[in-house]
Amino acid sequence: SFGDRRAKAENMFRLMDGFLKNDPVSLQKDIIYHVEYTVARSRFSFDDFEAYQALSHSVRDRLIERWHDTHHYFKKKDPKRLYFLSLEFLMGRSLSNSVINLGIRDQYADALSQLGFEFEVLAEQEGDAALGNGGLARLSACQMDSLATLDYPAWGYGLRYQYGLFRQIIVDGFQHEQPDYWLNFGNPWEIERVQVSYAVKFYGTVEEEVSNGVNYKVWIPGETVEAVAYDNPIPGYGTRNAINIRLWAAKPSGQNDLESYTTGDYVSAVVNRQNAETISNVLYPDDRSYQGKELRLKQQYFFVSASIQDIIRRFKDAHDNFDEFSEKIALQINDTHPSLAIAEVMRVLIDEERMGWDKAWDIVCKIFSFTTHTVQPEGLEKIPVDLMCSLLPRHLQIIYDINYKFMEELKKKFGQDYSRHARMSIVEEGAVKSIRMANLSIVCCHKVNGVSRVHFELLKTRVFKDFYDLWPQKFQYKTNGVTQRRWIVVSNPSLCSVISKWLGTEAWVRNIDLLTGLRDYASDADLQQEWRTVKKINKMRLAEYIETLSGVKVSLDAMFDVQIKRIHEYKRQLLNILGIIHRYDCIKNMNEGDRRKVVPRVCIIGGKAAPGYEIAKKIIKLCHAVAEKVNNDPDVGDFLKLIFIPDYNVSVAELVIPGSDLSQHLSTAGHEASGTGSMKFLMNGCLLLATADGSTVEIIEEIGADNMFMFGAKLNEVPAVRDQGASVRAPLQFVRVVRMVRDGYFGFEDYFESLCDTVEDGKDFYLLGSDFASYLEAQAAADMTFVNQEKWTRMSILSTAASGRFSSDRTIEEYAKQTWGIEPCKCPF
Ligand code: AZC
Repeated sequence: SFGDRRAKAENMFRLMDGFLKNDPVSLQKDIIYHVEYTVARSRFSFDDFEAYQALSHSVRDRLIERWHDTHHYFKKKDPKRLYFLSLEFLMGRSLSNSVINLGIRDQYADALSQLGFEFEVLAEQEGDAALGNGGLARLSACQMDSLATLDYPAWGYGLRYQYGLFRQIIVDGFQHEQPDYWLNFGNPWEIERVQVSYAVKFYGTVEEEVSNGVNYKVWIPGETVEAVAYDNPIPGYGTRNAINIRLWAAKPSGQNDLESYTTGDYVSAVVNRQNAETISNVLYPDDRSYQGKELRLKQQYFFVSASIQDIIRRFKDAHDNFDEFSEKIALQINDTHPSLAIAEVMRVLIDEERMGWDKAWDIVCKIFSFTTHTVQPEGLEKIPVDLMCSLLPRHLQIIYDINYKFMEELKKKFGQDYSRHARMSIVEEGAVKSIRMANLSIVCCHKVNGVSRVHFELLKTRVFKDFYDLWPQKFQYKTNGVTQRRWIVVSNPSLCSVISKWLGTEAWVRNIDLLTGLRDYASDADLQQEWRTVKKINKMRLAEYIETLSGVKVSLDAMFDVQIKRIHEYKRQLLNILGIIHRYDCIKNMNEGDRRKVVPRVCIIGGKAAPGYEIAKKIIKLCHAVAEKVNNDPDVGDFLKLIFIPDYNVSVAELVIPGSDLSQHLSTAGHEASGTGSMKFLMNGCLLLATADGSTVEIIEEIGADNMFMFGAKLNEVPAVRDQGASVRAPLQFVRVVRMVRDGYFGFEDYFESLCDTVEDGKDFYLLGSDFASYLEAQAAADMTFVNQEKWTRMSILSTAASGRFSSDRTIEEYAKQTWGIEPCKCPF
């Protein structure tokens, strides 16, 4: 009975001696306990890594307490829950973030110092969890932090890749990829749930079954794989709530075929089963195109099927029928990667729960919402019908049925406008017949979100124009945001204290709008002094890192100018490098007197190229070739240095962003859906040099165009400039720097030829040539301003002060109210 269970629970709690305590002595005891019993090292001898392991296990224990309580509370209250489905989460490190959100960072630092360890040093031992490519994946991580902090009843679902995003190694200036076997040394932040596992089916055939005079479809699978849950607690800040990201790993199915084997057959049967594990092995490293690979589709369905089974199981635990399903569940699909979930929910409801089509369809249309993260039509996923037919035969039928009904609706609305039907159809005819996952998502979701206002405009007028004409009310946007917990509190502790001191409160960590209070002191000489000291400390850290990486000593008086993000032609790292060549060329041709007026720069570039993306790889090589020349030229000295930071990832960003003065966001207008790196720089008081693209347009509105350096063709100008093609000649300076590369000034002229070709007149799709003059002007304006440190610091303070709108807390509030319809559910302390 309930009373018995409660008495039992209370007795257990007494035996546990209540919740874990957070005073320094208890923390020390816990750490030592984990050294001895979890890590199994002798307490007389353990190194920093082992101390990190023990430390993180003791933090994990505290996370688990809150996580249990939160889930117990959610279960009791049974609120509407959000399930956030994403194939990628770019979490980075967990230790510092966890202790800060749990509010016990200082206690741990004390406890450790009494044991003779330094918290920071141990935190550096942790590797990154890199289960994602770039912007989309890091956004999911920021949003999970906000969901937890704002007490929303949410769960994340994803895949537990054994190999995260590849490590980038640079050999002779060329990128090489190495597998990231991140689980090698164990992962204290996850909880393996062997008892939570589901069978996931693939291949096979669809048969009919008649029951009570009704025809049902039955899917007889050809292969079954087991999905095992790994839970990753996500603590909120300033709350007891800790939510969960459940990641699925593939394991060979335990179900036996009960066959009798010969020895050889038995061994190969076991080995074949083992192959099942490969499904969740590796993250696809390409964030720009989809290749219609079977393994990728398997990954998508594997994660979707396990998640939907889990969600339905949890719902059924609390409900006898499906009447309340759509009032209790919101399913968010992060880009189209999880969109098979739509067909899967239909399948489960119709084939397994034996619900009628109309009722099932009504539920599906109410629970699903979708966010797209791209503007490029070629970035939209398409799945070849043949592939779908063999791997997921029943889902293909369901998608055809959905499409049939949708086409009927179109006919009613638009008559025989066949070209419109063809454009909007979920099924694309053509050489390779395929399923358009974006169209499927739009047809079935009640909301389609863009990630910035500009993105929304592009969706309405270009990418999804036909759909917008049909269902304008479905389309919305939620401008992206990033979490100030990780991007200020964890990564920039010195700035964090200065902000709290001047605002007289730490409340901005939860209520970021308070940052605007800094505006009042933007010209205050004392704040300015403290602000510059913080920047200096962070630049020192970064300079040390650069020196260990590359051996290059950089001057702290130089402007640290940074561009870190995935390498893409549209992000125009090439424009940056050509600008650096121009700067170098100018310095070389100056007389002594003019040289003294040069504002010294340290240009920092970092980012990974997708392994198959040739041009992006050439950009990396060019960066190294130019650096080699510039950094070793005695004429140039401290006036200019170029550093490529290898293996850019979340923890590198945490080091680089606080230490930079200027950051560059150079995408050709109309190509970056939002961009979130800029927001992290903004929060850290780095000035932006940027085009009016993606969320930058909204950033300008917050901080004013005077407080940043804008350049380049505007969104509405781009098509005309592009059409003029070869007739608009690039400026002479541009022609000159491209020629230097072509002529082998930096070596490797044959290798760089095709790269140079991409920016020739008439072929320069991303408009590097026509934007070059305006880019150089913006750079010159940045130099001029940097000389005036008072003005620069003021702009820097105003940047932080205006960054509040770009917190993921704001984004999540908007999603909660306008898309998901969920309410906070705060677990009592
Ligand atoms: C990115 C967009 O390129 C970027 O502009 C946006 O800020 C970010 O998503 C978050 O919305 N897109 C991706 O990362 N896309 C993929 C497929 O990885």
